[in-house]
Amino acid sequence: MRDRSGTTQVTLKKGQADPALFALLGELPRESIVEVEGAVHRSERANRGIELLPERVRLISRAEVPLPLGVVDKVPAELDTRLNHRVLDLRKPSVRAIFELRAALLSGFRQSFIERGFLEIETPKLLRQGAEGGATLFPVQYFEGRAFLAQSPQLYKQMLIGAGFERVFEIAPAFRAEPSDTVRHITEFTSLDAEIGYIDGPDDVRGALEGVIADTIRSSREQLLRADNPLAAGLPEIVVPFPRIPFATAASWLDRTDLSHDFGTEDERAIGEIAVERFGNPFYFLIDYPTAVKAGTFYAGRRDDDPSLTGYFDLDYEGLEIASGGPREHRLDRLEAQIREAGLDPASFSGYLEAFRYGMPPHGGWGLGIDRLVQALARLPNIREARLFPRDRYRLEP
Ligand code: AMO
Repeated sequence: MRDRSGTTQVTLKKGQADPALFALLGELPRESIVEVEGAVHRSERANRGIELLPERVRLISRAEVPLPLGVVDKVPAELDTRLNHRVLDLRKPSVRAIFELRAALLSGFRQSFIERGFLEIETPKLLRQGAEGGATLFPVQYFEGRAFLAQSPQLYKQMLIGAGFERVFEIAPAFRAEPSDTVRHITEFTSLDAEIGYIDGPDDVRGALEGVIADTIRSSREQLLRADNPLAAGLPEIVVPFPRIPFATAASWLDRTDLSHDFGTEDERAIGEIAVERFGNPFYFLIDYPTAVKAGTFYAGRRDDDPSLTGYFDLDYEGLEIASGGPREHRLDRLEAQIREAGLDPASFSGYLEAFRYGMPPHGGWGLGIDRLVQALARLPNIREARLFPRDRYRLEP
């Protein structure tokens, strides 16, 4: 018998138990819901050291046969089959453990942000304008017109710095029309965003990011250990500061001289192997992203001493990009110029740009993919396993 606390053995002893109970429990399909009353006895052989000798059994809900997916089967099912029958799949304690880890991380982040003086915000998810490039925008019919699902809270978290909030964070869904079918992309993910005003440079942003990650992983480990969650053991010891590897250095590891385009998945994996071996930390920053690589990221701040570089960084975990961010361009004239350089029209960002007209401090922040972090920490081959009901190009159900 299984419930959220675990599995308990129910033992019927031939000759001792009521024959009617034998008949009922003997024909009961697996995964049915029952209420059992009886005496609890010590048992050396049972998994919790106890067994339940039933006196009364009530069938609450009978499961249909056959089950489309075994819950206690040792043979692993294909991921597609598991996701098609996700409610049964989620009954597996090993799958539930992933969502306990996820919940511990979410509450750990919230707590860490609050302790650091950040205010939790909620920004609109129906937008007139995207911030992260036109290719991954989802259009939505919006009355007589058209809107888009938010790819990130980027423009709004910056506007709230203009509103004087100074330190904000948001944990919310983000939508990207990712056409490619990969193990690290989904169309609906949870983005953990932060924005900080009055920064002196990129290291203020990186320091806050590694700080909340350190707090969160430590508190999650304690919480999961107390709950006997097997994933607790896999959480890394956090050593801060995380190594900082310039983009150009990582490119040189791959013998790449052209610094005008971003690393692909295979590059990230190869860099991850070298970085982890060299620095012994699963987390590491790739810093000083070239301006050419971030050309579409019109809000990125460039370095005053070398405009060919931005202050942007990615945070990776063993070859998987978890977060990206950096200082923003807070000066209106330069921001408008960068919007034009990205091939966009400043006029269509008037609501955003207004926030820069009446006093905007230097600021920066990051976006972190919660699903990617869960995928990395639980060592899941596919990001879809990190979401209860994942969405991708081919999946809108269940
Ligand atoms: P970026 O586009 O790099 O930056 O996204 C930030 C993080 O979000 C996660 N992510 C995804 N996870 C799963 N599926 C996807 N399709 C997907 N797309 C992104 C990744 C990524 O590192 N506004 C900036 C952040 C900022 O500068 O503050 C942004 O959105 O983990």
